[in-house]
Amino acid sequence: MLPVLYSFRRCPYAIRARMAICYAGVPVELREILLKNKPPSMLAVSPKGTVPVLVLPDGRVLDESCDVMCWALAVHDPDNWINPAVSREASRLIAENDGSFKTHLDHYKYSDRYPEQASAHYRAEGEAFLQALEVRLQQQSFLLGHQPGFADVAIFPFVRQFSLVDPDWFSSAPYPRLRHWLNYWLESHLFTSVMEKYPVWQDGAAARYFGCTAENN
Ligand SMILES: N[C@@H](CCC(=O)N[C@@H](CS)C(=O)NCC(=O)O)C(=O)O
Repeated sequence: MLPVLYSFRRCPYAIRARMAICYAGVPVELREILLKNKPPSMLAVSPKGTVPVLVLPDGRVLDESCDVMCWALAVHDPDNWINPAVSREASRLIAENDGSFKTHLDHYKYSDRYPEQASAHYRAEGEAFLQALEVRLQQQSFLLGHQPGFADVAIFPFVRQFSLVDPDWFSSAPYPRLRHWLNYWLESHLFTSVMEKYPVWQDGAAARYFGCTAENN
């Protein structure tokens, strides 16, 4: 029996989890869900109702995306994405991404739901994080060094979402190193592999498998 991953294709948390699973080369059963119609079997194991959720054959349930990433990398981490020398810094950066940056991103993306301020206001709030990433990427090719790592993969799907709110603005914004870094990930086989489309799974549907071999990376 394989681990089961409940996922939603466009969700940035699910994207980071699928990228880590793909990179590690661990096969899982992928269950593509709709957020507006979550399968009862998923809610039974994780009542909080967020994706990703990974259910392991021994019954353990991982329903935080970074825990899913850590689980996959504990199985196989061929290029040392986990680097103990920078793990505290990685956690701090990811916490900022998942915290204040994600809030600003949501306000910017759905600014019609937050009419108190103009969309440019929310964008400017999010830009503080982009600026900090740009400074890092002026010194090195990746967020915490010269090689890709855990923080790059964890943060990239959120920067992608930010860039897609207004692609014209992003393409001329003062973040050339960030654009270069974003393009590296967008063009990676790893990302394109995990964005393959799966039909929506419902309780009782046949299993669909997800997994990447070394050539995919
Ligand atoms: N802290 C969670 C957050 C996951 C999350 O919020 N996922 C969103 C989709 S991107 C979700 O499932 N939201 C529930 C909903 O929209 O009903 C994690 O890292 O896995």
